[in-house]
Amino acid sequence: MNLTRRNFLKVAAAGAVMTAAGCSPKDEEVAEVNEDGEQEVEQWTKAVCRFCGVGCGCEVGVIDNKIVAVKGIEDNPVNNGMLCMKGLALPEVMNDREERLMKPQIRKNGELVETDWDTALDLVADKFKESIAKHGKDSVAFYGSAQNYIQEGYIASKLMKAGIGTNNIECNARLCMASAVTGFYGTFGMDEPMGVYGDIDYADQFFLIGSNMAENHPVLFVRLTQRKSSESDVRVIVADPRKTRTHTMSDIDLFLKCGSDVALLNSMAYVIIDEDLVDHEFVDNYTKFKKGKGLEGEISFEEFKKSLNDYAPKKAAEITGLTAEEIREAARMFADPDKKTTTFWCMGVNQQVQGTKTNNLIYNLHLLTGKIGEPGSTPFSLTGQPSACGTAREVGYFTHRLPNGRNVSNFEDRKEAAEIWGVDVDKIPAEPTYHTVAMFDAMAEGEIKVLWNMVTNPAQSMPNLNRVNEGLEKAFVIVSDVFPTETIEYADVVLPSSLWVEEEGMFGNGERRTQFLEKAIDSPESVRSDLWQLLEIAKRLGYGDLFSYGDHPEKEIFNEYREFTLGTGYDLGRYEDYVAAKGRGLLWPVIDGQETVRRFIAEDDPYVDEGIEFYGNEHGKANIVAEGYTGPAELPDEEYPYFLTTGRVIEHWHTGSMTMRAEELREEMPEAYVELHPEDADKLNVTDDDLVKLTSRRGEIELKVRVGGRGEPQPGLLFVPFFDREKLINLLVIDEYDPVSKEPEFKIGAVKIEKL
Ligand SMILES: Nc1nc2c(c(=O)[nH]1)N[C@H]1C(S)=C(S)[C@@H](COP(=O)(O)OP(=O)(O)OC[C@H]3O[C@@H](n4cnc5c(=O)[nH]c(N)nc54)[C@H](O)[C@@H]3O)O[C@H]1N2
Ligand SMILES: Nc1nc2c(c(=O)[nH]1)N[C@H]1C(S)=C(S)[C@@H](COP(=O)(O)OP(=O)(O)OC[C@H]3O[C@@H](n4cnc5c(=O)[nH]c(N)nc54)[C@H](O)[C@@H]3O)O[C@H]1N2
Ligand code: SF4
Ligand SMILES: [Mo]
Repeated sequence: MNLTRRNFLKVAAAGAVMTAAGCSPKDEEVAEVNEDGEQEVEQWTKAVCRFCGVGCGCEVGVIDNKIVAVKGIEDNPVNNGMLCMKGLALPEVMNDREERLMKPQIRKNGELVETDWDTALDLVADKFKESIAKHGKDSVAFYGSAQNYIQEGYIASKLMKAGIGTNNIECNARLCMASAVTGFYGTFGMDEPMGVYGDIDYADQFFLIGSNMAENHPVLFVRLTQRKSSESDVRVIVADPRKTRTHTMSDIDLFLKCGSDVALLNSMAYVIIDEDLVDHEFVDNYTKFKKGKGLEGEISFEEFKKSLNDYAPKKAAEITGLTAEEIREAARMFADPDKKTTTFWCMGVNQQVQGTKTNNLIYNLHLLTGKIGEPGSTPFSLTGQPSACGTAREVGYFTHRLPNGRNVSNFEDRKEAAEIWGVDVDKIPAEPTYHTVAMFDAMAEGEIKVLWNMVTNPAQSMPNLNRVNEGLEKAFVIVSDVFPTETIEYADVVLPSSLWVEEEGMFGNGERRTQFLEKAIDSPESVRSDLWQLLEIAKRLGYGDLFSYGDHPEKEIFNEYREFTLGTGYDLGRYEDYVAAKGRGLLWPVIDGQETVRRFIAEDDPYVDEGIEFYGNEHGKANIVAEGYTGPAELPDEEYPYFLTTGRVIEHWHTGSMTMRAEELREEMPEAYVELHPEDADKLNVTDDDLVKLTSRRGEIELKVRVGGRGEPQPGLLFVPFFDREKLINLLVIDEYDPVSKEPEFKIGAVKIEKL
């Protein structure tokens, strides 16, 4: 290879990124081997990594009903054989039998005691029946997860909406993807990205905003690094109030103030129009201008332009803390007509009270410059959980939703659902009930009396935990999990579930790819799958005929769910198609067994006859939306002078219930800390490992200080990760939410910090 010095540095950086991610390179065969150091296994089965929304394809090596190895699948288009350190740690997590929940438990005199399945399930069913009889259908609720298999999310939704007849069902994707979804609807009229991860290989420049891709989508970040090291002029802009590992690849750093993204993006749009970097032909053919909020009114280009007057770079500089020149430079680079631009964003954008509009404003930039609909030019909203798309969004695992874009408040949608489910249309209530934050509030208020919680750990992951815990204390709580958690402390019944690949299932990743996971091993004897638990409860509640699926329920359930998808643009293939495509999956819409790589363009998408058609909107065009900056819910003041932001580290998955069991990960990252800027550390006279107290209007916590670690927040900002059960930062986190998506503002709040 002929390497210039600059390229050499980049290739070296790419290697460092792989090492930091603990990534296995393509040709490294096996991560873990059996005790004798042998790589021979009895069988390899195909699956998808259980952790993030990247959805890396992997093979699972089994000896004697034990998982001894995982390796990336080389010809999986997502990861080309790579896995990051979390994927590689899966065998260790799976094999931790010491604390694994093995038997159902019931709380008696304050203590959880083991029992048998019949007793536990009868008790759950009785509690549901009793509460419904006494207090009505809306007194029981289900809180699930985008880490459920597709079939499980679908059945949970059907159980609540068609069985019981309540819309009291939500999942943790509300905390995560809700603003991405409402953003998609506002601009395109339907959910999920049009591009694919493969766009990374064609992009000339990347705009990363509110995404720490290096730690949270490591395999995609390695792909981005590989792209950057192969082409000398690939450039990267990173917009984040905090310096992270993702900055190892950046050419332009935008250290904007927390929650000022709306001002930055509007200002970039201002520059694009001001300097006439607009692709007028694209704008004329494929877009409409809309007033924000309800998106009711159409406006003209001139009116849109006028709406940006408050965001001239000089003015936006005041809000964002950036310089006018930084904003202009970023806008010019983004809009460079000779370059293909891909934008990635994640929770730094979604978890704001301005989350929905921030999503819309990112689309505005792509639409104004026509950087959409061709390989390498695409706006790409990154997903978090392994099946945030497949299970949560597509199935409609929310109070207001029915499968594949349908809403409970729409009569036709309800009618279609009722027909497939075989119930009377009136069975499905027309009014949504509680979004996630409101659901836990309703428990605290005593309105919801019984909660079934599955594959999620709200007593650690919800904002404003003191309020959430009030609800968990009050209600009768059933928890389906695999390991002990904070939430189990509040459980009245614990149902021990099968883990990943102890049953077959399907996940849908962040690029519309639905993948089949083979069953690799049997679960421990007295443990049952989440799907089995759901079907058993359905039977015990008397809905047996709606939920009878023969001896291969995963297949029959999937094929029933598929009926919802046909003709909606979210079309899925048959169950058999996914089994045949195991190891790579299929990108929807799947028409006649054929996947669709890029959506909305005639070359790839059978729904489009010619050119580009944004067919989610009736007018077939995408909306460029005028929205203004309104600011975060809580800003620092005299009493609470620092911004607090929260998030993740590469080693741990969310609440750490799984990854804290893998020795390498735990040793690398044993406990949570508060990261601060060196200037602030000086001001407070603290250094590494000093103990400090953080206090917000909602709670307080003691933490050790980290200065000059892997991340560095801007002055005035503190960062705390939320994986550590011993240090619950969410006691402090605000529970204000975006008015459209109802997604909480995990990323911004005000705190004070004191040296102890
Ligand atoms: N290792 C690991 N990977 C994961 C997960 C995990 O738990 N661990 N979880 C998965 C899930 S479910 C999700 S949702 C994703 C999350 O993936 P990310 O969104 O990448 O992760 P976070 O650390 O939550 O936040 C990302 C960045 O937002 C920045 N940020 C904070 N406030 C603002 C702001 O006002 N504006 C901007 N522009 N940026 C801001 C933070 O500094 C941080 O660097 O990760 C997925 N991948
Ligand atoms: N401060 C702060 N809080 C946040 C965020 C943030 O950025 N900052 N991000 C939010 C986001 S984006 C997300 S997605 C949420 C995630 O929050 P949660 O979903 O609450 O977090 P997890 O740790 O993923 O919880 C999954 C649970 O399922 C269990 N489990 C694993 N496998 C199985 C299985 O097969 N069956 C069953 N029944 N259980 C299983 C695990 O042990 C664990 O207890 O956190 C949110 N909370
Ligand atoms: S990048 Fe995500 S899906 Fe891929 S191995 Fe890592 S955690 Fe698993
Ligand atoms: Mo998430």
